[in-house]
Amino acid sequence: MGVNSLVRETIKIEGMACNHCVMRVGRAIASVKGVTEVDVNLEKKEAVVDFEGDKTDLGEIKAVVREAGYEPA
Ligand SMILES: [Cu+2]
Repeated sequence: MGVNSLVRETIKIEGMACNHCVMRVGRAIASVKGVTEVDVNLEKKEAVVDFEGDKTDLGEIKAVVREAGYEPA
């Protein structure tokens, strides 16, 4: 596992209204295998996610956000 496979992506997320939403989104993203770091920002309506590119991908991360009840762009 080299550091070269670590990817940082910013995902725009609609539907977050409060810190409860931020926590739900953060937990959902953190539960994805391969995600090493997640920072959800309510004001910017986005999540910055670090993940191992050989273990997961943007599609899978967006899917859990959607399952949690929010709309990733
Ligand atoms: Cu909320």
